[in-house]
This record gives sequence, C-alpha cells and structure tokens, in this order.
Amino acid sequence: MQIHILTLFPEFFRGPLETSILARARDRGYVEFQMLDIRDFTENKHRQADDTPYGGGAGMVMKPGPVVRALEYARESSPEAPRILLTPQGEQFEQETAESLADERDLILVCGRYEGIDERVREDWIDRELSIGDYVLPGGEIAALCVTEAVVRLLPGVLGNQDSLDEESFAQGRLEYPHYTRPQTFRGHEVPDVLLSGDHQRVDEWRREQAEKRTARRRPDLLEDDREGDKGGEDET
Ligand code: 6GU
Repeated sequence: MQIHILTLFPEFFRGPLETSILARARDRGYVEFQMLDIRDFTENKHRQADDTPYGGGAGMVMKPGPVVRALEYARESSPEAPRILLTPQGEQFEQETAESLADERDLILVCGRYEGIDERVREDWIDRELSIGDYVLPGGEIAALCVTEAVVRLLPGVLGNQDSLDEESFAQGRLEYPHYTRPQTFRGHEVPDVLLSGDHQRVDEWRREQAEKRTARRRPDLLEDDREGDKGGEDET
C-alpha cells in the first residue's frame, strides 16, 4: 500500500513514521509513505498556500491550486486511490472505516487546516471526508496519523499474530478483557486466580464475561448497536 500524505507540515510526521509499527511495516515492504509538502505545489515566490476568505472573517483558507496540483501528482502513481480529506466536518472514523480502507490498494490523505480548504476542492477533488471525533484540532495531521496507524496495523502480515486482531477491542463489538503479566503480586495486588489455573476453558469464559461487563459499564452504546445490527442472533445474556 502506498499512502500519500498531503500537508503543510511534513516535518510533523517524521517522528511517528520512523517509530514502532509504522517504521517496521515500511522496512518490511508492506507500506510506503509519500509525504507531499503542499507548499511545493504553490506558484508564487512566497510559496503561500493559504489566503484570506472571500466575504471576510477570521482565519485563512487553503488555496485550491496547490492542493489540487498535489492531488494530481499523487494520483499519477495511484490513479484509483481514494482522496480523503481530514476535517472535523467529516464522517466519524471508526474501526470499520479502518477495515474498509485497509482493503484499498493505496490511499491519499489530505490534511486540512481547521479554518478550511476552498470549498471547490472538496466538491470536485475529494472522495471522502473523515473526522476522528467531536473536538477541534488546529490541523488534520494528527487525524491523518490516526488513520495511518489504524489502517497499517490491519494490513496482512504487519502484525505477527493475526489472532490478536480478532480479539481486540471493537473487533467483536466489545471492549477487551483485562490483561496481566508478571509479577504475580504487585505491591499487594494479585493476579486473578483463574488466570493461573491452566484451565483454558475457564480462562476463556472469564475473559468473555469480563469483556461483557466492562463493555456494559463503560460503553453500553456498543451493546445496543450490536443488538440492532444482529436481531435474533447471538444470545446477549
Ligand atoms: Cl480530521 N481535523 C481537525 N482539524 N480537527 C479534528 C479532526 C480532523 N477530527 C477531529 N477534530
């Protein structure tokens, strides 16, 4: 998968893309990152990529020319890739969104600044708009990193252990069960006995029960969603 990231702040990505799972995925050939500095696609000598809004008002708006030329450049090597704008006005990015994006050949991520991007770009050169939640960030860069991490870890082969994908939070509409590791006693707090029993069936049951309780307490909305989408299916009790 090739992920093109269009941004006014390419340096923002250097740390994250060179760290941990993203760096490993790239080094092993599962993904390539193409950082495009939108300012490189300006045509004025000050390399100005934003301008004041028609009609007046606060803030600056991203000029259409540089963004569209950067999009056209990315499309030269990835002609079919969805062009995704990161904006608080987009549809909410969910695990399901990550799963569907992981099936694409390539992706083009456009980091908007929150005051906005010229509306004509959104209308004709953007396929999809995503938001990572109902709060305002100064730009789409962090959101692009969220999408990138969530998608890349789903690419076949990137995680050593595919089982962990099926068990994790949201994969089954549940939060994950609690985890423990050594030492067995930590500052007076014990690991639950069942995990030391060696009885895999009891361990599985306990984990399922814990996941269910935790979801009911913290995210009852997930259980409700599940019932709606799964009428007459699994026993919920
Ligand atoms: Cl995608 N961009 C910005 N600027 N703010 C956000 C966001 C995106 N998602 C939530 N807040």
